Amino acid sequence: MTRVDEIGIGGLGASRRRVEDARFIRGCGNYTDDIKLPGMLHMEVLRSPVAHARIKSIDTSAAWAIPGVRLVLTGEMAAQRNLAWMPTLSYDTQAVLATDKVRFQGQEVACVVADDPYTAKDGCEAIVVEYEQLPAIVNPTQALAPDAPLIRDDKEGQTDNVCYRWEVGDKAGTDRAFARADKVTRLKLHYPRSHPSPIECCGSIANYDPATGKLTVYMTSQAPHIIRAAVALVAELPEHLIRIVSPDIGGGFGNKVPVYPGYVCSILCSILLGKPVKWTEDKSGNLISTGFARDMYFDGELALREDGRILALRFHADTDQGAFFSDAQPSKFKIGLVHSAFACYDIPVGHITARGAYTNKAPGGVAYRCSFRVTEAMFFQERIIAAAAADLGMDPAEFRRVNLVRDDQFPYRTPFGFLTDSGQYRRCLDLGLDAIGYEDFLKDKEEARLRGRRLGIGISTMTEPLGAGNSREYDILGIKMFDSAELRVHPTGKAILRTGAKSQGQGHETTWAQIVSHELGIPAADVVVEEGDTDTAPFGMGTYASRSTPVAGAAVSMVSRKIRAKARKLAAHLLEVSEEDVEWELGRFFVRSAPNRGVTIQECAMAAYGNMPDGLEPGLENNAYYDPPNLTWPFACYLVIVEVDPETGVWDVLRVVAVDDCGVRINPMIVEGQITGGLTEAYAMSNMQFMTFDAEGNCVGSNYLDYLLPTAWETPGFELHEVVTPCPHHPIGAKGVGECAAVGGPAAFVNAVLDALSDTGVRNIDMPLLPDRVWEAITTGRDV
Ligand code: MCN
Repeated sequence: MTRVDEIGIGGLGASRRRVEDARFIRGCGNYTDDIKLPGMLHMEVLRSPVAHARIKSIDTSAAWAIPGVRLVLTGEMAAQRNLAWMPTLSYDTQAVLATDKVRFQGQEVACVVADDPYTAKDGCEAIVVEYEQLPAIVNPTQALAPDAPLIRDDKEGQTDNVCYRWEVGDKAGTDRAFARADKVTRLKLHYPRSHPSPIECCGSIANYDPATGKLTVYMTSQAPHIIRAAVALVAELPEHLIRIVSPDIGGGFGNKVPVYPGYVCSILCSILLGKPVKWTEDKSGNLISTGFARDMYFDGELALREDGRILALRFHADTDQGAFFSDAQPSKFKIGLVHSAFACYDIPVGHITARGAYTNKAPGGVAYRCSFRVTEAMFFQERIIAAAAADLGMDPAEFRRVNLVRDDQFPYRTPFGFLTDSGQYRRCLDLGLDAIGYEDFLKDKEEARLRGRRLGIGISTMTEPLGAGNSREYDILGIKMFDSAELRVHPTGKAILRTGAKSQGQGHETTWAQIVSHELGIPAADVVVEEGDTDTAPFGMGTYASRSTPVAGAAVSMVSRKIRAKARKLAAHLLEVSEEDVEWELGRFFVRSAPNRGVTIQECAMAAYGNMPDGLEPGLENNAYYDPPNLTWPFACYLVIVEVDPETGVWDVLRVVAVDDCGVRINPMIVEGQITGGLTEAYAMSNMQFMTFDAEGNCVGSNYLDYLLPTAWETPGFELHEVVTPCPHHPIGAKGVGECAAVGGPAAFVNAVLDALSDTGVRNIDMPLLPDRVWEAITTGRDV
């Protein structure tokens, strides 16, 4: 593959500095809250202080009486506009504003619109809600108990707290394989609830113009076109009269995929008042009510042969969905892509069952740096793989080497029907082991143990399905999953590119320009990239599940190639030869038999507007929709060395080595940034970042004293390595990467701590591995 950057124009493979950073680090970003429209009013949401209660009455009279208050909206008023319930992007509906009952702490009960945000807050405080508190259910075990009170008594036909049941695989075949096993490893664990907590919270400015009937919504959305479809349903407005604009976004991490009541309320208030209405969520509102992820309980087994081969797998997962089922996920799968777990291992047969439980917690299961429950499943995978190696008395690296899919097995069909198409799994593992000095470490570990020091090493190897796409299998709200790009090359050879993706910090403005540069030879600096405005961007499904490179990035290549095809006609005209005699290299067409006779892409661009051959339309612009034939399957191997202090349970990370294969890297520096961010989250997940609820359903974590995020100070250094196995079906061979380290990383940290405790008989400590839990495990020899 030609690397256009050989001529220094910032093409494929260039570690080009992120162009968007120039405005971000100078404070010149344009976020939703920065936007001020003439006559704009401000909205504040009143949230329930309790997790479960019957609403006896809502008295809004004192709020209406406050000067400057323009509107006090309740669920009853929303119902009059057919807006009592809004679609989640999943199977459920969610109350926009609670009327009969509140079902989680932080649920939206009313909202107030006023001339300024402070008056709107005062208005909320003046609303008197009489609650009759009910017992709260805070975990699936309680919720799924036969005598548990019904949480969703608003749902017709709902007789228990089961949100969904789901099953996949070959049960009979799996049972037969287990009957033949020499050994069976069983592991139960919980992946705790957590929250992506982006710096910028959610927010919107809805601007309904009664004169034209047009609704413009500026909002923090990772998927503006999908939101437009949802808003069309919610607001009962025709889609062509709705414009969603996602300006700069201060981090998404999945938090900004779903539809939230705040968005819907600002839209309704703007329609009712005929004025722009701004809603800016505050930090505790964001932490208490939006974007919760994980909270999943696994109980599973691996059937093993004495020589280390895995014969079969089976597991059951219970997920805590919270009060409403608002997972953002391809609607074919009620539990997302949990069955993509174990895809990197050659396991002949498997069976998975799962249940979702309604509880009195905020809606959970939103895609937080994971594609649809993949993070939790991969964690379980790598934890039970480590436990199985220990049960067999086998080295965990060797156990993986025995079971990883071999290079000559691709394309490889997993027992659950996925087709993984490429990878060098053993090479990545071996590179990681070499880089960390595995054999030497094992000796050091034994010597250290003799001196009373507890060292441990953890490994995690994983592949995951990135690039939610292919219209045959996946859809959201009935809209199939593909993506798009539109490219306009101006007469001087400068260009503007728009896609249906939406960056929240991933650097698309930089990398998409690099793809254009690679395909057309236009310097990357001459390509401006725009995303996020449904009036101008082509239709697309947004950015999550690390789908942008696999799908929108591919569309960028495809549209560039269409432009190149037209430019070739222009070149032939300019060179006065037939098209067949024209060759292409590095931004230039030339005559095959006379390579010195050539024209640049910029000269072709000018010709498109000023010197067209007869019969060719003027202009040099086009669009492309890309429907990927398969997901992309990156691979990664993460290794972590820790030292555990047996006196206190405190553990320190001594080294982290990562080997990532995400195919061809468009911008290696950006890829490394993604891996560094993901590993930071993985580290945090393993020891500090978790959200708990007390027995009454109060969220313990609605501020940063209780909900801990890592800072640069405590984050360890990461040693990053690369392997490149091009994706066979992506036009430039790239695979997604944005989530890999966050998905695969946590198990490496936990496996390392458990390895340091290998002589204690402890098989599992649930995350977070806080010092007191580690200490308890050491001192009792029991799982915690
Ligand atoms: N890239 C590349 N070469 C590859 C793969 C990717 O150069 N082979 C580049 C891409 O061009 C893009 C970045 O790496 O600039 C991430 O690409 P990709 O893996 O396609 O992921 P997306 O752009 O679709 O981003 C989504 C992913 C997810 S799912 C979450 S959650 C997440 C993440 O990315 N949220 C983020 N990374 C984040 N990074 C920031 N700064 N902020 C977030 O909210």
